[in-house]
Amino acid sequence: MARCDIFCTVVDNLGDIGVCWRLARQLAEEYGFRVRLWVDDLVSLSCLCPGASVDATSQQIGAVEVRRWDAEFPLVDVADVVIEAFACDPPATYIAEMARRDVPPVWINLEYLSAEDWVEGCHLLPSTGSGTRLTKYFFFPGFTPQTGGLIREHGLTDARKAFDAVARAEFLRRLGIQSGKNELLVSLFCYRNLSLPGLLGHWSSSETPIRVLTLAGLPTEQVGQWLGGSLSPGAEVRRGSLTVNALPFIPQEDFDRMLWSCDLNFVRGEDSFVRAQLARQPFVWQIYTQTEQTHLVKLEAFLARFLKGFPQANSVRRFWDAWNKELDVVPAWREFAAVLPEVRSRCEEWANLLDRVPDLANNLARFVERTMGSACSRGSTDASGECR
Ligand code: TRH
Repeated sequence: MARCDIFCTVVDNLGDIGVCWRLARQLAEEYGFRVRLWVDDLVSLSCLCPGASVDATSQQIGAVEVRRWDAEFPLVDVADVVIEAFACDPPATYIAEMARRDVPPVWINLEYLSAEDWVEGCHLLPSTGSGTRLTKYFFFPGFTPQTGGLIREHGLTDARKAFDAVARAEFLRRLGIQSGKNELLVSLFCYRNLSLPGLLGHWSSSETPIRVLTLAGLPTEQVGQWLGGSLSPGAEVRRGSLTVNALPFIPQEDFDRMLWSCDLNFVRGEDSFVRAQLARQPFVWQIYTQTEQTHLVKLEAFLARFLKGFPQANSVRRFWDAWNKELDVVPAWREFAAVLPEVRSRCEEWANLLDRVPDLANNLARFVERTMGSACSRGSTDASGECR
């Protein structure tokens, strides 16, 4: 059984650990890797995984061993596969140990997701600049077979399709939400957004009743301020046609069910953005802002793929654009809301296309197998039988 160390630093928000936790579980549960996840912020992990201890140096959570990544790094055996998430730099002492092995581990830098074309050309490029005989490979997630793909667990699509009206009602009831038949059920997971107050105001006088589930953190804070106070988890507040339900932090598995349950999902960052696509429901993405507006290029690259050949593309593009540029979104919302049924069909088609691209853990496991195989045929196997 190959051993795999995943290194994760939580820069801000929950995306880094969100991606690493998902990947760690899948590699362990579906591909039989003995996974150790090193993370420098256990509090963030415990938001997604309520069973996690916030201070244990070492803990076993399901099939994954979680290790607290402290400044002083312990002396440990290096793994056969080392994944550093988002160029987070494993500790120098650990890298030195990697270089000492007869057959060096397969070292992967898991990059951020982008729909841009250049990703295909950079996926799996090796880098050997560290002054050691180690090679690091750049692994790019993406939307095409020439990239590393997206994290999509085995059985996810079937589970999603089996999630019917009864399962939905039961799930919402468990969250304490009683959604009326004619309501538009919307989830809100965004960064602070100047467009939001105007949109909430518009929704409060909408003809269609709208129920908004605000996710814990920034969305609940901003909506609470708009309501003139603060919202506690579990609170339900009504303003005209708009009902707001403030959700507590929900475990990552429930996050998926929440997306499956809503008619429209506002998502952000990377992980929720991917999960919204796999949820097969209409969604709106607020991209993580980067300097020099590079995020707008990434946003457009995604829209170009997602909306290719879609007759109502402009209605989607105008709303996403206004939302990301934090403009007055109300005119664009009217247009977008009018084409929601068509957008729903497009999302279904898009998810079907994604289902045909091999998933990220699968691509990663196959790459590791190939690379370990060729390393073994070049080098020697040691007493522990590193190469099988
Ligand atoms: O939290 P994010 O904004 O993370 C971002 C992005 O990943 C961005 O690319 C990165 O550079 C930046 O962090 C540092 O959004 P994201 O990626 O959607 O991650 C949120 C995770 O939190 C996702 O796994 C879903 C999970 N989540 C829950 O499981 N339950 C909850 O209640 C909430 C609020 C979030």
